[in-house]
Amino acid sequence: MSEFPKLKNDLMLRAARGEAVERPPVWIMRQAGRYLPEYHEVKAGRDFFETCRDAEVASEITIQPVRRYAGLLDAAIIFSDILVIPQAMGMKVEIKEKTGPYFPDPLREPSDIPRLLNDEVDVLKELDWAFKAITLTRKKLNGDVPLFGFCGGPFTLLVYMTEGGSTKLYRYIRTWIYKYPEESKAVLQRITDVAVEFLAQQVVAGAQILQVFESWAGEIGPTEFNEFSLPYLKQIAHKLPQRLRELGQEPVPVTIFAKGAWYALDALCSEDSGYDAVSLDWLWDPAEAVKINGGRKTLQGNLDPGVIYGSREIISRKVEAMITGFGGGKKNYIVNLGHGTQPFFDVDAVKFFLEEVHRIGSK
Ligand code: 1CP
Repeated sequence: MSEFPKLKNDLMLRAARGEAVERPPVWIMRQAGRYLPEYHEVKAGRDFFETCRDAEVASEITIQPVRRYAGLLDAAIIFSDILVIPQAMGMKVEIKEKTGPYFPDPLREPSDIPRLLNDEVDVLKELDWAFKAITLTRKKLNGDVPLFGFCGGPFTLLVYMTEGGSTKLYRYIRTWIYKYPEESKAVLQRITDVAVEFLAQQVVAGAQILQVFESWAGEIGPTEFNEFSLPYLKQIAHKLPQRLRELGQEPVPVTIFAKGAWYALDALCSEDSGYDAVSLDWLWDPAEAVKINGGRKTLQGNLDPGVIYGSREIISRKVEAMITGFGGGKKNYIVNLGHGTQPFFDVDAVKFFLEEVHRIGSK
C-alpha cells in the first residue's frame, strides 16, 4: 500500500518466506503488555478492550516495546486479543484484572448456538476499530519494523466460548467435542469463516505478516486435533490467499502456533498445511524439530519463557543452544519464546535476551 512508509527492516518477512538472512529476526509473543511499566501507565486502570478500541492508545502500546528495545526487535504485533472474534460473533467478553477473560454467557449446549450472530458476521463493521488501530500503527511505525496481525485458532476460540474463561479442566470443551461433535464442527466452521475475513482485512488495513494462535491445541490428542483443529487451521491458510487476491492484496507470510501439538509438527510443516512458518513451544528440542521439518518451512521459537528469570549466564547459554539447535539461524528460523511473556518479567532481562540473540545470531 503506497500510503505507508517504506519498510526499512524486512528480516522478519524474508525469514518467514524462507529466504536467507544475515541474522535470525526476533520478536516475542505478547511483547506489549503487563511486564512493561509504560503499559500500565498508558492503560491507567482502564478496561482492556477499551484500550484496544482506542486506536491512539492501542498503537502506542504496540510500539512501546519497539521503542524501549530500539533496534533489537524485528517486528511489532498489534495490541488486541484473540477474543475479539467471539465478540464479533455476538458474545460478550470481559477481561478481569486478576483472572483474565470472562464470558458471562458461554455456549454450554447446542441450543445456545443461535445466540451467535446469524448468517454472515459483518467483520468490517464489527471490528472496524481493530483495522483503524492497525492502519494508524503501521503509519506510526514509520517502516522501522513490519507489523503482525493475528487471530485465535478456531479450536482455541471454541475453548473460551464454551468454558467462559481460562480453565484447568477443559470440562465444557471436552463435553462439546465428545458429546456434540457435529455441533462443535458447525461452530468451528463459523469461527473459521470469520477468521479468514478478519485476517484478510487486517492485511488490507496494513498488517504485513500474520500469526494464528492455536494456544490450547495441546489439550487434545492427535485424533481430536486432526478432527477439531487441523482442518480449520488449514482452511484458514488456504482460503486467505484467495480472499486477499479478491481484495487486491498480495499474500503475506502466515505463521501457525499450535502450542503443545507436538504430534502435528510434520503435518504443519507439510506443503499442504498452507502455512509459511511454524512456531514451537519449549518442549521441543530444536534439532529434533529441524529434522522433522526438513527445510520445508521456517521454524519459530522456542525458548522456555522461564529462562528470562534465570541468570545472565544461563540466558546466554540457552540462547546459544537454541540458535545452534535451529542451525545457526541464517535460514528458516525466527527467534521467539516458546509462549508469551509473563507479567513478572524483568524489563532488563528481556533486553539482555534480545541483545544476546543479536550477538549470537550474527556470528
Ligand atoms: O504484544 C502482544 O502480543 C500483545 C497482544 C496480545 C496477543 C497477541 C494480547 C494482549 N493477547 C494476545 C493473544 C492471546 N490472548 C492469546 C494467544 C497467545 C497466548 O497463547 O498467549 C490467548 C490465549 C489470549 C487469551 C487471553 N487474553 C489471556 C490468557 C488467559 C488464559 O486463558 O491463560 C489473557 C490474560 C487475556 C487478556 C490480555 N490480552 C492481552 C493482554 C496484555 C492481556 C492482559 C490484560 C491486562 O490485564 O492488562
